[in-house]
Amino acid sequence: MTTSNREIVRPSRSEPFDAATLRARDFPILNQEIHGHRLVYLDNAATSQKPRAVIEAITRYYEHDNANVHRGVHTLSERATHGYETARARVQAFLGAPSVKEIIFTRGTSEAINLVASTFGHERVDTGDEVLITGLEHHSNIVPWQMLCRARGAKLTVAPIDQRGVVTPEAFAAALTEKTKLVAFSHVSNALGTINPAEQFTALARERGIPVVIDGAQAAPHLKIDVAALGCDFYAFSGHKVYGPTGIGALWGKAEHLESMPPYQGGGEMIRSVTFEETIYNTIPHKFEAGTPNIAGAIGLGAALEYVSAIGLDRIAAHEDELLQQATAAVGALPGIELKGTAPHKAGVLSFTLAAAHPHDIGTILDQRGVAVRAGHHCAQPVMEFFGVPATVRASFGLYNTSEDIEALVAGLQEVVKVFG
Ligand code: C6P
Repeated sequence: MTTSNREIVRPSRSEPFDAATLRARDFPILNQEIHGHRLVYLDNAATSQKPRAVIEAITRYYEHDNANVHRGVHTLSERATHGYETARARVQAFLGAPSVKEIIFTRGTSEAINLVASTFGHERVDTGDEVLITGLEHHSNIVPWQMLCRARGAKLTVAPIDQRGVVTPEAFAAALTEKTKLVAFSHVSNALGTINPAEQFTALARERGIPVVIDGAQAAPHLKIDVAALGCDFYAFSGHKVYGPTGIGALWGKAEHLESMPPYQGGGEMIRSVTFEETIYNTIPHKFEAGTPNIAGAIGLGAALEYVSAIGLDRIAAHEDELLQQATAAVGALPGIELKGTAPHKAGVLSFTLAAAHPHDIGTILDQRGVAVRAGHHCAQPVMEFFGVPATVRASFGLYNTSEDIEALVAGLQEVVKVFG
C-alpha cells in the first residue's frame, strides 16, 4: 500500500480545538520519548513540527506526480505544475494578496528579504539615503539592508526598543526622516515575541511615500495576515515555521513593484526568450523564480497552510495566548528568573535568563527532561546587546502544545534553580 492510500484525518473548524488531540493524531514526531521523558517541544520559533497532512502531500507528490514544472506536455508534468500553482494560490489566500501573480516562492524569509534588497532596494536607495529598521530585528532583516547600504553609500538607521522590548509608534515615527527611502520591520519579534503594530508603522511610512517590507517569519504561524489591510509593499515568510517543510517560503510584493523590478537571479524559467545579444524576461512571478523550483516543498507548504487554515488561525492564536499567559506567570514567579520582553502584545515566545546559569546549561538540563527550548542569541544579537546579555533561554509555543508542556518546562526550571541556587 502506498502512503497516499492511508487515511489522513483532516482538522476542521467544526471540531472543538483540542491541542492534545491534534498533537497525538496529526504530529507523529511528537509521539516519542527523549531521555526517557515525553517529548515537550517548545522550540517552535526555530522550526515547527509537521502534521501528517504535510508529510503525506510530499510523499504523494513523489510517489505519483514527480516531474518538472511549466516545461512538459506529459501528464506528470501537468500534475506537478498543477500542484505547484495550486500551492501558490494557497499562499495568495493565506496572505490575503490581491493577485496570485504577486506570490514568489523563495527558500524562506531570508531569501525573500535578500531578493527585495538586491533588486528593489538597489533601484530605490542611493548615496546619502537611509533605510530604517527596528531594534527588534532578526539578522535576516538586518544584514541584507546593511549590505545594500554599504553598496549604495546609504545609512542603516534603527527605531529603538524600550525596556519592554517595544518599538512605540512615536519612536518609529521619530526615526523616519526625509532621507528614509525604505522601511523594513518584523511583524513579530523572534527573540522576544513582541507583536509590532504593523498597520500603524506601515501607515506612518506610507503617508511619507516610503515603501514598506515586512518580515512575517514569526507572524505566519500565529496571526491572521492580510497584506491588503496592512497596506505594505512586500511581505515575507518561511514555510517551516508554519508547519510546512524547510527550504520553501514566499514573498508577496505589489504587482506594480514586481513588474518594474529587475530579476534577482538569471537562469531557466525566468525568461521568455534568450539570444546571445538579449534576454526577454518572463512575466511575474516567474521572472523571480530562476531554475527548477522546490516543487515538493511548495506542495508541502500549500498543505500546511490548508492545515492551519482548517483549524483557524484565530483559534490557534487564542490557544497559544493562554499558554503564554500560563508560562509567563509560572516561569516569571521562579526565584532568580528574569523575563526579557514584556510587551503588552506578544505571540508565542517566552524569553528569560537566570543570573546564576548560562542559557546553554539551562537548555541542556531541560533537554535531559525531554523539554526542547532554544538557548542562544536567536540570530538577534542587537536585541541581546540591548538587554546586556549574550543569550537567553527561549520557549516558543505552537498549536500542539498543552498546559502539561508548560508544567514540564516549569518543573525542569525548578530543578535548574535548585542546582544553580
Ligand atoms: N528565526 C529562530 O529560531 P529563515 O531562516 O529564512 O527561514 O528565517 C529567517 C528569519 C527571519 N526573520 C525572523 C523574525 C525569524 O525569526 C527568522 C528565523 C529562527 O528564531 C531561526 S534563526
